[in-house]
This record gives sequence, structure tokens and C-alpha cells, in this order.
Amino acid sequence: MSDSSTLDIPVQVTTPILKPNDYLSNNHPVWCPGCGHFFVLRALTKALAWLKIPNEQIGLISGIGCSSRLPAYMNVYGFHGVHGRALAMAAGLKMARPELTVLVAGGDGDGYSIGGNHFLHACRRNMDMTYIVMDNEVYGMTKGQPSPTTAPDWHSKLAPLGTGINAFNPLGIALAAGASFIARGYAGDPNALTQILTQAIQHKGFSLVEIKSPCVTFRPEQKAWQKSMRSMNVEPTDDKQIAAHHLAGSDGFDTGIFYQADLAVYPGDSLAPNPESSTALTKLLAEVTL
Ligand SMILES: Cc1ncc(C[n+]2csc(CCOP(=O)(O)OP(=O)(O)O)c2C)c(N)n1
Ligand code: SF4
Repeated sequence: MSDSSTLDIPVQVTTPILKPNDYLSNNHPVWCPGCGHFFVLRALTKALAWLKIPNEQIGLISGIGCSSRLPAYMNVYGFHGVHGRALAMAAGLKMARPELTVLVAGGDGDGYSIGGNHFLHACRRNMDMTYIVMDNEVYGMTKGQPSPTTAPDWHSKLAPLGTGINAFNPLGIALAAGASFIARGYAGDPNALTQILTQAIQHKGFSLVEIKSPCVTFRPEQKAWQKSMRSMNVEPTDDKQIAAHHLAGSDGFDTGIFYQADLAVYPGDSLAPNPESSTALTKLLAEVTL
């Protein structure tokens, strides 16, 4: 019998070269032609290829909405869950499999309305994951209701007088709540968006990437964003006061990284999953399994 340690098996030492398309599934997106979400998908696949993260090392979690369809279009482990609960699911995944690159995707309705409470506490915990919010200031999938980021005077058939309620400021709220990477990108500026996503994924801690992603069907006027957006005009800072100042003064068309800091990440090393407790759980499951 041969000694397996001496077998002459060639060892693959080169990292496979992954192309952006290697992160795409065979499902063609059912988004409306021209929807900003197409460009987000493209920028994300480019960022992952740039970072050379193997497909099986990625967990992509979403809630419900047009934007939340993203996992179906990607060739990575994905979970398309329930409305507003993507961050909670992602937190569980990160606790169980800390070595994975955990990505979370959704819309402004999913993340800031029904998922608003989870959003606050995800920022506060600062777990190592990247939250990609495709913000079109509307509920696209359910045909155009106002969302938390909709301007108070936006009129539609569903809100003929507008909501009259001030829009939510997700980046400012994330800063106050404890997120350690806060950025804004624009779907129509895919190169800059790829750069932002690459840095967000590399960052250790909770990264919020707010992407202005036009809903061409229910808010066709958003096509005009193209003229107003300022590409990467923000200087990154780790000073909360400077970031707060920028965010308070921003008209929503500035892009770039507003804040990036090295803050304590949950769970810290002392709170890392205890292998003994998982053995105990396995034993317990064996006892109760019929
Ligand atoms: C518990 C629950 N409430 C409401 C809905 C209906 N619903 C589905 S998607 C959605 C909003 C999606 O909007 P957004 O997250 O902004 O994403 P978009 O479609 O604009 O990309 C709502 C309210 C639901 N699926 N589940
Ligand atoms: S309804 Fe709006 S958000 Fe949904 S796919 Fe169409 S353009 Fe995109």
C-alpha cells in the first residue's frame, strides 16, 4: 500500500481567476428595463471578482422587494427571506459561520420601514457584514407607495397629497447608531460604485452602502438624478463630528465614503462561538431526535 503523504499529486497553488460573470446565476433578472438594480448587480459582481472571493465563501441575504431579488441572480449562497428581516438572518449566519463574507441586499422600504428596528441594532452591533440598500425612494415591487426616504411632497395616485412626513436620513442614523463604514453610491456610476463596494466588503465591521438606484417605472423623474449626482466628491474620515457635519449638509447627491473607522466588532474574539457549546448542542440534538 502506498503512503498517501508521498503520492505525487500536483498541488494547485495559483488562485483561480474569477471573472464578474462567474458570480452571476443563470436566472435572467425580471427587473423592468432600465431599473437601477441591474447596475448594482453588475458593480457587485465586479467588486467580488476584484477581491477574488470564492463563490462558496459568500452568503447573500435579502428580504422582499425588487432589490431583494438579488440573490436569485447570483452564483453564491443566497437566502431570499421575509420582508424586513434580512439583517437578523445575516447576523445569525455571521455568528454561525464567521469566516464567510456576509452580504445583505434590499431596498429602502425593506430596510428602513419594516426592517427599521433591525437596521438600528445592526449598526449598533457593528457585525462584520456589508449592507447594500438600493434606495429608489419608493416601494417598487408593490407598485409605488411612498417609503421612509420619499420626500414629503412627492405626489402619486397612492398618496395624492404627498405624505407630509420628513424623509428618513439613513446615513446620519447609521452614524449615530454605531455603523463603522458609511457610504453612498449611484447605480449610474458603476465604476465608482464598484470601488465603494470593494472597500465596504474589505472593511471589518458593519458597512452601509446606500445606493441611489432609480425606479424607472414608478418614479421616472429619477432619470434626472444622472445630472445631479456628484461622483466620489466626499473625503473619507474617521472623525464622527466631521462625518456628521457632511451628512447633515448633504443634499443626497454626494457620493463616496462618508465615514470609515476601526470600531469594536460584535462578537469580539472573547465572544466567538465556543466549540464546546456546539458539541453540547450536537449531543442534545442526538438525544431528542426520534
Ligand atoms: C410582512 C410583509 N409586509 C408587506 C409586504 C409587501 N411588500 C413586498 S415588497 C414591499 C416593498 C419593497 O420596497 P423596497 O424595499 O423599497 O424595494 P424595491 O421594490 O423598491 O426595490 C412590500 C411592502 C410583504 N411582502 N411582507
Ligand atoms: S418596479 Fe421599479 S424597482 Fe421594481 S424592477 Fe421596476 S423599475 Fe426596478
